[in-house]
Amino acid sequence: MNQMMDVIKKFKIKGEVKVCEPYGNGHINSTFLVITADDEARVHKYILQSVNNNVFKEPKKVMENIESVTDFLRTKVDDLREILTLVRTYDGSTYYEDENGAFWRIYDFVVGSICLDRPEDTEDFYQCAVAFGKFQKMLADFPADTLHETIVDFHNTPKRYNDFLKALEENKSGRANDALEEIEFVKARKDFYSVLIDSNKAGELPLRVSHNDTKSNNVMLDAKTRTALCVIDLDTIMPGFSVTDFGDAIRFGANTAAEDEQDLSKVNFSLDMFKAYVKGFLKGCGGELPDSEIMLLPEGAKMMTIECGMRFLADFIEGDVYFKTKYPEHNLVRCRTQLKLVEEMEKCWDEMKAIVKKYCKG
Ligand code: ADP
Ligand code: GN1
Ligand code: MG
Repeated sequence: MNQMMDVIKKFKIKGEVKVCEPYGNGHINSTFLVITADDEARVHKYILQSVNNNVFKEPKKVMENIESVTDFLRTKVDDLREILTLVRTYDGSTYYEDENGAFWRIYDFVVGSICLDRPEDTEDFYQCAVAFGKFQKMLADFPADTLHETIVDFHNTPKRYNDFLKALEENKSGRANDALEEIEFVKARKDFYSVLIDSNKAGELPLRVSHNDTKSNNVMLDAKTRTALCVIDLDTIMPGFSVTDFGDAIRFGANTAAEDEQDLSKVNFSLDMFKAYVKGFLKGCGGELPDSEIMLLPEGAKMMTIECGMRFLADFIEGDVYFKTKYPEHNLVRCRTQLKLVEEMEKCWDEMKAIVKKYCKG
């Protein structure tokens, strides 16, 4: 707590700190809830985070992206709760670098909001979709070339596949033998991995400003109305594809179980959730996605699910060096849920295509 207090006092927060405790279920950063009280006994809430500098090698660039995107969005919203607000340090900076080189930042807590580790029903998921679709639409005229690529090749699946093969070859943890079936599953689909990049080259899938990490716990809903409020976790905002933003949300929210459910019989791909997300995402995007992109939404869903599966698998084989884990098999368990979802998507592929086709104009 003392170390935290030294960090917190660098920032211009209101009141005196009463609570500072670990918060949320993110796999990357360390997040804390800070509660303060001012002289008039008013309570203020903040989110304190240290940016994971193993994952984000250049945290300053992450902060520059967040600052420019939130400044841009601030001119477009009616309610300030719709965007993240950084609290500045007394030096006027958006972050504080401590003596160990760790980067810290503080956000205003989005008041009157809830964050869902899993959407409970199709309406919740629809609202998450509206939030991410709208986010994409609001950033359509943002100067994308001013953004830093905070993790190079983040959703470049062929590159992720090569990284996976390299991890397998090196087998640093010595655990590759515990995942033979999963390794075969990933290898068997190698021809699929370039589909989106090829569509981009063919002019059917443009680069846009995208969020790149669209899990439902990266969006806040209004606590009273349970409607879309604010997109958070802006560390990976970079040029990317609309369909990967769509797909990452599907792999997480259209799963009938948790991302790390050990009982695979509970893990199913829900077509109803898929349908709800398609509807919400396209509504949020404001009817702006051309048919060629709409038709690639199923590919986006399958791509993000298998990519995430191979990332968990590579991390398991490398010895859990990237994602936070709670027990030794955690990454393998996470990988298995993703592969089960891919299998199920493949079984209802024609239905997925038929659902998106209904939204095409041509
Ligand atoms: P990570 O990159 O580790 O996923 P996030 O930025 O997503 O970190 O934060 C982790 C969790 O903290 C979120 O899922 C959410 O519950 C909560 N959180 C983050 N920022 C805010 C905020 N400004 N207001 C309220 N809750 C927040
Ligand atoms: C990480 O930061 P968080 O927990 O929202 C990861 C995503 C993965 C996700 C899997 C920067 O997201 O890419 O899809 O875990 N973020 C980063 O749950 O690697
Ligand atoms: Mg997050």
